[in-house]
Amino acid sequence: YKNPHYAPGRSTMVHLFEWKWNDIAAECENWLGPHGYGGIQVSPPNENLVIWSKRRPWWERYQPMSYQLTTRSGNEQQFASMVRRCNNAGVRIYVDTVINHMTGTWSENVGTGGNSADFNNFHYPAVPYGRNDFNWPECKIQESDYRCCANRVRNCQLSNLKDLNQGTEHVRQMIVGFMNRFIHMGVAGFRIDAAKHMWPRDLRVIYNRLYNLNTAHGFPAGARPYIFQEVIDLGGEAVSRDEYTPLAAVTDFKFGMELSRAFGGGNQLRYLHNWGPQWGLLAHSDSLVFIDNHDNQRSHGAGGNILTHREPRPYKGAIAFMLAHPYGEPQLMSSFFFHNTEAGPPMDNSGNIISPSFNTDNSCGNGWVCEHRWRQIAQMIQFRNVAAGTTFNNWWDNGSNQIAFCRGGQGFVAFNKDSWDLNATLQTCLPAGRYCDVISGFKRGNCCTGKTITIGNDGRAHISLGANDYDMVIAIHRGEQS
Ligand code: ARE
Ligand code: CA
Repeated sequence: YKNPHYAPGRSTMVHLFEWKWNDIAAECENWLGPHGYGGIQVSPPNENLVIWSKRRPWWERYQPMSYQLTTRSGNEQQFASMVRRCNNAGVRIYVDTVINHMTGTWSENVGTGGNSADFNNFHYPAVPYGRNDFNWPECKIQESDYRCCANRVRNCQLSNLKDLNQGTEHVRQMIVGFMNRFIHMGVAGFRIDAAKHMWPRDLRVIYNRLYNLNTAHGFPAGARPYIFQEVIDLGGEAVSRDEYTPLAAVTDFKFGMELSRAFGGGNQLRYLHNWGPQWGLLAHSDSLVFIDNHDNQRSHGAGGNILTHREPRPYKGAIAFMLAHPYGEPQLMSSFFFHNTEAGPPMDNSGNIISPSFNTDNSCGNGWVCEHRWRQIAQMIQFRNVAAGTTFNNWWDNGSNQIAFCRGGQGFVAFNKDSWDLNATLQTCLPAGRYCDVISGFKRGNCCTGKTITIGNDGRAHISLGANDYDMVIAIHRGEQS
């Protein structure tokens, strides 16, 4: 369950938060496929409660009404066609799976598929679920429970949402059936929402009943779905990430917190020389890593001082480090602009999501940020693909915030977060030649629109990266030699 099963030569998934299925299919063909992306995490595809009283917040999608595949992102047929088109473009789909709970506290009670439920009687006819499928008696998770009481974290309600009992056979069957439908349609795996709030022993039963990935969509015979479990573990809690790593991969929230601190200014870059498990991060093969996610970019979830698209310079620095460094299975966030933390995606007056538009410089319009289309980010995807499987070597630092490292004869990066210029001749691991920096520009024919870096026969190169340069990174790799 720890192999994302990316198509050959690809890596890195992007969370296309609140995108519509048809738009994702086109994005696979027009951008993600051609730029070497490995996969996409999509928003929950199953019916959710419609919450007009809060102007259709983004978080209504975490309140399941049923397992019918009708949401603001599209219907089942559109979902299936997206998976097919993306797999054809070499890009995998991972489903955000909300199986800890059902909706149940709101005054409104109609879902995106037109179904409703009788919350007081725990009756969800469109699944169907009834009273015996939920943890009882009802209790609500308090902030203090996270420290003391694993039982309460698992069996009480997260945000007052009706808590399913995954220990019962009926609930297991409904969940397994739900997930297997996606595998049949060709998805490559799942994000398990709120995994911390479910018992590992129950999750194990569920995972083991999943189908192998669909060979008709290009997966090898016998391949198991990639599963990454959302467990927020910054230490000191009753529930630990170590209970989940024996099952499948786990989201590592320390990763983005520490890199945000380093690139945001709270810590020096030189300390990153031993980045990885020595920083308290998960073992490499267990970890799904990211700088920000849809929760903490708006102070939900673990929250707190996370770099996002709103601080582009250090954010691009942190992302370049994540993608250049071999540690972890990386995920990018692709956002919509928001002024308040509850606001939903760009929508019209009827609540329909408005598709992104695309500008001539490849950026998005209509309220979408599209970090995955930023040149400095998209070109680092190629860097990671070219450097895949190589070693981490030739670390250099100046004793504060200028650092550089090389990737096994394939790529080299340098960063400058100091307030003075970096001007140094550094040892790389690349063959002699002229390379085009993929951060400041791109290669067009034989010409480089950004900085050109020349590596001598001794593997050394003069690197200059001004304190006031537009970006704090230089990155070169074998795929962009001139
Ligand atoms: C909304 C309203 C609530 C209301 C509820 C029910 O905000 O006021 O009671 O609806 O009507 C998202 C939003 C929630 C939203 C929910 C349902 O973030 O605000 O509630 O959708 O619409 C914990 C969990 C972790 C969870 C975070 C948010 O452990 O699993 O809280 N993250 C996932 C998703 C979220 C989603 C849900 C789960 C629910 O990524 O987007 O919620 O499906 C410490 C602990 C953490 C804890 C954190 C915050 O750091 O270590 O474990 O995270 O505190 O409490
Ligand atoms: Ca639970």
